[in-house]
Amino acid sequence: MSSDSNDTAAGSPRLSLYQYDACPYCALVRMAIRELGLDIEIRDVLRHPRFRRELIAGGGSSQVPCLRLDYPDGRTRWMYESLDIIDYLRRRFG
Ligand SMILES: N[C@@H](CCC(=O)N[C@@H](CS)C(=O)NCC(=O)O)C(=O)O
Repeated sequence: MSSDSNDTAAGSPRLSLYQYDACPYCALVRMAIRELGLDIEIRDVLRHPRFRRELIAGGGSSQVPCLRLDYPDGRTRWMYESLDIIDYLRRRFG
């Protein structure tokens, strides 16, 4: 099932981005967020170890960037890979 049909079935998720400043892949995602004019909560995993713990516990890996999608029905999805995240954001908001 694609991310778009997931969204349609379960309602629009609230988004947050797990990342850190010096990561080049994170910078690409932040640039796309700026270009699209989105207001997405940025969670810095180096400045806030709690966010890193959340990422590993929820997503299964410490790799960043990771987009967290919290659906109205309580489900959470963790999207890794900068290009997949950018593609998702452009499809949904572009
Ligand atoms: N193919 C991935 C690469 C992401 C990546 O290599 N992230 C590095 C930081 S620049 C990372 O999180 N390394 C630590 C880890 O994997 O736990 C993407 O495009 O998002």
